[in-house]
Amino acid sequence: MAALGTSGAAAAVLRRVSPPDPTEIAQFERDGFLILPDVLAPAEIRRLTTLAERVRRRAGPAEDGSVHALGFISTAPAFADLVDHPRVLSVVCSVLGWNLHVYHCHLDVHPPAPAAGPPRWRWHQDGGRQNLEIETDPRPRLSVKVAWFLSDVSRPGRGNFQVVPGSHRRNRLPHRPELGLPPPAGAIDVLARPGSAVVFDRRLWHARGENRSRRTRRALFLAYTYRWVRPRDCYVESAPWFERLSPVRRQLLGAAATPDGHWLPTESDVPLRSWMRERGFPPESLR
Ligand SMILES: O=C(O)CCC(=O)C(=O)O
Repeated sequence: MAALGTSGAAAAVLRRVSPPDPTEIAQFERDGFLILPDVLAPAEIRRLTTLAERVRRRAGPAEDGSVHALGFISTAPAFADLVDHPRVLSVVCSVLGWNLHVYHCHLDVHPPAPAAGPPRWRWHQDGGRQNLEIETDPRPRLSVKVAWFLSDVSRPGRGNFQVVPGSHRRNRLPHRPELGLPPPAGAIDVLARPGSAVVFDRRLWHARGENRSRRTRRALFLAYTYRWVRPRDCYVESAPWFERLSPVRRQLLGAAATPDGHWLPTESDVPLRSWMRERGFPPESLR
């Protein structure tokens, strides 16, 4: 992967990544999501697609051929490359800061759905009980998720990620069940070429559309949150693959260097802070 490995050339690429353009962050704040086109090169997409197929076969697909594989990062080093992909991580850090980890990830494969099947209501905000047990309106952001598309969803009807732009500040989505299951007002299909990443606020009302195409949709999802939020996926830190990770990746996959490091981090708990400092993030984002 061009910008992902640990070679000298890759390290040089890493160093060149600077904070995202403020207009990108303003767009994210306004819409609740941001499309980063063509982040992965074709060879990277092919490699990740092969690995995703391996995960699908091992996981054992459901009756409709689909797979929803949780915690897939540990199954291949190339997946861990996505965790700190500089183009995407710089957007995530601009939104949430440096005290982060990936609390949850899933790999999804969705073959074409039967044309006759009824549409299903899948609209939701992420966060489970966070949406019931925190009393503010709007709810706090707490996490952002990144959808990496390995297949071509640049046209509607291909099992696209669907969103209601700007809905991240609304605790409720108006829904009139008497109308059947139409999409909510303002809903759109997100169109993305293979290798694109879509960063979204967990509060954005979103869903997966039906895949009425002839192509299988493959996508990888990584959700980032503050390190004081308990992870859903837990990795064995003494496992050889984990020990081989860079300090930033270890932080992002849940490690702390000190016993209290998830709550009162020292510099050694959060190498991501130096990562941001070295790349010229503004002082207010480093506090
Ligand atoms: O698969 C999709 O497009 C939607 C994924 C989703 O709803 C989620 O990750 O929470």
